[in-house]
Amino acid sequence: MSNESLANLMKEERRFAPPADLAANANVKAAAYEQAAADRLGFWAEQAKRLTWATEPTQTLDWTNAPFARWFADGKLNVAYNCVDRHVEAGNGDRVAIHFEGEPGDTRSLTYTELQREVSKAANALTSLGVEAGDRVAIYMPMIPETVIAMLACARLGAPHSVVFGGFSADALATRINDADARVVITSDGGYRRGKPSALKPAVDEALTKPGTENVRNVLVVRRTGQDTAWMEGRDVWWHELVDQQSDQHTPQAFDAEHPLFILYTSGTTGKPKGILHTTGGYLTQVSYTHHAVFDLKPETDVYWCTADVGWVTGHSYITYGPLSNGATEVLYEGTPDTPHQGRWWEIVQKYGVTILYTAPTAIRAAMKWGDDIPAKFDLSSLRVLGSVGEPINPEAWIWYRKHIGADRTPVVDTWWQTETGGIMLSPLPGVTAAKPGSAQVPLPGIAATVVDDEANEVPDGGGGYLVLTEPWPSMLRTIWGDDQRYLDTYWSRFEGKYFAGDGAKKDEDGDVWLLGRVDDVMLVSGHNISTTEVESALVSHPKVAEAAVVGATDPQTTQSICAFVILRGGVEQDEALVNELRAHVAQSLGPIAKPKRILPVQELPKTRSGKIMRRLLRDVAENRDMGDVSTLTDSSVMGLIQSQLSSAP
Ligand code: 6R9
Repeated sequence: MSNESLANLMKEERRFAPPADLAANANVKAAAYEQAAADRLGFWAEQAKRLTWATEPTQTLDWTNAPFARWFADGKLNVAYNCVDRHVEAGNGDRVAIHFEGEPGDTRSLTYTELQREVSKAANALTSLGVEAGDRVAIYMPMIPETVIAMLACARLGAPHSVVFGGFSADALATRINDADARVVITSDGGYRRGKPSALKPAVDEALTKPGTENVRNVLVVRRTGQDTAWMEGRDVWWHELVDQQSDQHTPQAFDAEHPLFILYTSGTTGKPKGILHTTGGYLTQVSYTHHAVFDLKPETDVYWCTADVGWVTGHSYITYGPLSNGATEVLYEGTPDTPHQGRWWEIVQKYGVTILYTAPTAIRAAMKWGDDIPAKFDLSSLRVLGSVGEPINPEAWIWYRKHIGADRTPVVDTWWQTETGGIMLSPLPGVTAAKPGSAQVPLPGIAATVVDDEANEVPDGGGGYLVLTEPWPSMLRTIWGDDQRYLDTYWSRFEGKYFAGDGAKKDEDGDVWLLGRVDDVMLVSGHNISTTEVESALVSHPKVAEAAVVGATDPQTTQSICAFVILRGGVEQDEALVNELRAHVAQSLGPIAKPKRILPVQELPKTRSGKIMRRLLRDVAENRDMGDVSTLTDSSVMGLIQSQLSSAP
């Protein structure tokens, strides 16, 4: 990336030091960086002691068959035992593990003792359906306690799960069932979304008519909404009939540290979805450590809430495995943030006294758009750490989050990681780092990352290029399920010996890392590399803009030209003058080269379930092409809306 254009970009001078009391009592202090730098493998061997092993590992990393890693390979453990039973054995059985809040307002709290019974019953039920260690189980569920219970029951049996987001279509589900060769599907009649029951079981029924899904023997169905549900005798089994009658005693068996724990599919921009494979010991070590370090979790007093869907990796690592391995008390919320009103999340924070909140920039921008007065109506004073994940967080959204949710007092941790990395890789530490709005800043202790140029040379401070991970880490993906070659090609062939993350990045003058979006999204305008993220952040910093998505459209004169889709704040009129004002604002913030050629006001932007803008689809619109696959959009009508709006525009 040319340094000349970058030099203008993202001059962020604001710094926020950790609050003194948090710094003094932080779980992880600055010394961790030095310790890990002096002996990285020794550091991870130390962190593995956070877990309870049936057989303690004597080896840390086996990298002899790089890039196929084995961590703690001679150790044995059971993940569910680590997330549940050991807390009961330690005398914490009465602590609440999960405060469930249904969208209609029904609630249920499960202590660790209750969770242990439920997971044991579910494990016995799966065994009765013939599930054995190594069998794959697909989970297609709403956000309810049984989803977490089902994941833990699979883990307890050593049966790798493949959670498929409940918003995905029957086709997307069938592809994933087929690729993983799942034997059982766990689902529910439906879940509540936007005030209504929304069915799930019909998509399973349809998926199971498609070729490649014949090996599914049983469908285990949780009754959540009570809606009418078609039934296939012999195949379909009600959870409340089968699970509830099981014994609540189950002895967990220890599995090898490298036993598969789960497969999670990432769609990527092209081609068939990649089944990212995670294994047991290294994964649990890193998610446990990072959850402890990044959120400063104090299990006796904190109430933690991650708003992600469990169908996203964030739900796996920071709803199920990280928090529960640490004995956390957490909130699980079923529904949407604006049902029945736009203050629902803040009401939940107030109700449960949430102390740590982990969410995505898209949700923060939506809350900004709805207005400052909404969170102001609730008591949010329990909050002490705020996290962000999923996309670069625009500095203005970061500042808003800290100010309006965190009372201008709480640290904000911007956590960079991927399905493939399994756990958080770059993030400030809330008790250590002087935080910069918009930057994920530094690799965590024990993690080695840098930014390189096209020739794989590390860029100096101030330079830009590609984010790479230069040493293996415990929760790294082990391969792409069934496709070792694709694993090598996708991640390890771009730069010799380094993991290619696919994200553009730059280092600022302090050496802190700024993520600039997926490499496919970086634009080339008249010989300058310009990041979509930076132009979006410039647009969002204008008081009339709530959200922005920027793409590079093919242009005969300039290679690509910048096309911006913007959502205006409530009440703002769109006209020619406003478009000119926004173009001038970007030119002033970033330099004339970054001025969008076109700015198109729209009502909605196409997003994935994890809130990522699907720029590929917007590029199709900007270049007047037919749209590609829209099956992983949260709301597939959005693209039609954008197209009809643009075709009716003058
Ligand atoms: C956890 C998750 C991974 C991609 C990643 C990057 C983007 C995630 C980010 C971020 C900037 C952050 N991303 N966190 N970009 N700052 N804090 O999101 O996993 O769904 O696999 O997506 O998300 O582009 O490469 P996944």
